Amino acid sequence: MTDAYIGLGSNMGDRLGNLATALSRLEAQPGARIVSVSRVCETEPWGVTDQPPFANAVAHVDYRGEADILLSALKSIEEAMGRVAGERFGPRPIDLDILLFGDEEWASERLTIPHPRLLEREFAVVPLLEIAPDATLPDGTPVTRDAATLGRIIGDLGPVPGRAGDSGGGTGPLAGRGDGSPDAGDWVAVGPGRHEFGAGNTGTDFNLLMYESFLTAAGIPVAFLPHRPNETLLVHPGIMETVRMLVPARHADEARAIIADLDVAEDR
Ligand code: PH2
Ligand code: MG
Ligand code: MG
Repeated sequence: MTDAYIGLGSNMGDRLGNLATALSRLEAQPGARIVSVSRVCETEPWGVTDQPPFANAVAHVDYRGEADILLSALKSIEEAMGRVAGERFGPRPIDLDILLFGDEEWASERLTIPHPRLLEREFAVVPLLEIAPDATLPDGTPVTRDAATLGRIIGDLGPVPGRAGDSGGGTGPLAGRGDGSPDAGDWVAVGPGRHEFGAGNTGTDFNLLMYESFLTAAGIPVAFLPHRPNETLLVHPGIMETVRMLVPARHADEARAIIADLDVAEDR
């Protein structure tokens, strides 16, 4: 038996329904048992950016078989669900990737394990850490969010329909917010409105990250739209972007009070 972690993604049609369908088909494969499923995050499209946002999740599958057999099963599910060989990184009803397969490494033309871009991708690392907080690569490298700057999370879409109780209950940022929990509802923008940042205006993105650290310390989950302020503005100097910071609606008043206090402290 091998602990396999499968990344799921969808950005066409009924995204949550597609994730649910893929999981039931995966469960029907010989030798596959679903142990846990992360919550679904909505993420910025990575690779081809001119496409709809993705719904991404990670499933822990207990698999009795070889990795390349699992890969074939995943491909057949993708095809049965209408995936056509199209543009690389382009839109798709379902994408199923093997992220980790026990402590095995694979390097063939068809399959590379661990997934070669796992650590760069927020849409893979964050749901993985939610259900496997101590995940490591086969070489012992711990999986962390530190280098995961691509495919940023822009929202929480809740559990995969029909899988509300399946989360492993880890400590990731989307953890502990299953069905019926207070933070599963709407997120609202907080802060002094919009923060523009770009060339010559890098201070504001620092401010947002400072607010984030204080809000997180107060136990308030934080998300950003369209993405977390990051180094991209250094890579693309001169591009002005607008970023909004969001918190779950029930924390909005507390968050605004914390931000107001920080703004006052800065003016002094
Ligand atoms: N999958 C892709 C291309 N880009 N971006 C996000 N955010 N999530 C994905 O799953 C994804 C992507 C092709 O596999
Ligand atoms: Mg993929
Ligand atoms: Mg794939």
